[in-house]
Amino acid sequence: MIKLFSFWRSLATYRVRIALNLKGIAPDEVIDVNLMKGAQREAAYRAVNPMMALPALVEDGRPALFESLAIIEYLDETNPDPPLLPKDPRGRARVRGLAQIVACDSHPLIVPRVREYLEHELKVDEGARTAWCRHWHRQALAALEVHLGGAETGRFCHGDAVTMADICLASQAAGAAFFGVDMAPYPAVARIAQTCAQIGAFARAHPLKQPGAPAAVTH
Ligand SMILES: N[C@@H](CCC(=O)N[C@@H](CS)C(=O)NCC(=O)O)C(=O)O
Repeated sequence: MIKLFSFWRSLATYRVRIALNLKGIAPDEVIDVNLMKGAQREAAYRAVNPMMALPALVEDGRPALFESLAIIEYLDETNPDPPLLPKDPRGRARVRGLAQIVACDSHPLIVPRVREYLEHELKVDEGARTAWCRHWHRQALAALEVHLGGAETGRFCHGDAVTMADICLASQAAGAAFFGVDMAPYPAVARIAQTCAQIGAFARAHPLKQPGAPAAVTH
């Protein structure tokens, strides 16, 4: 019995949805936590994940698993086919590094709690908040682009098989689109994002394909 706490717009949940789809696992229940209404801060969800962030994954009534990369690695260890990490330690380090550029260095700077703090506590106006988000997106995209220029990159971020790095790259590309970031300076990232988008497991997991999602997002 698997429950996924989710919201259409959540990029971290998008990452876990892709992994679940790749592993052929369909959650028995998807519980909507409306990030735009602050439902992540309500007591009911705080009891699931005290960090007040999505996603969380609950199996068989046990305490929730949290943090998208930890959940993805757990799914990979418990359902090894298809593998989401390379077999060799160097390859695993590279894939985890690429994934962490997205999930640890960039994404945390543009989440609702940060944008809301900028708005309400620091009184940063909407234009400057958008510039902030675009800046941190571009920093990650530029770093990914350099890494993806090497020989270890293939059809996907690491060789010719999908890994956790591609899952994270897809979430970075979706977020960049939400904030109107031009992808032209990042052709390797854009190419891999487009390749991933052709795969059903990625396409079905996309934020704009989830219940409650609008047709498009502008920020
Ligand atoms: N590092 C976490 C990020 C979790 C996170 O910040 N999720 C966002 C949605 S993508 C969230 O729920 N934010 C709530 C908030 O910022 O108030 C992960 O990868 O799971």
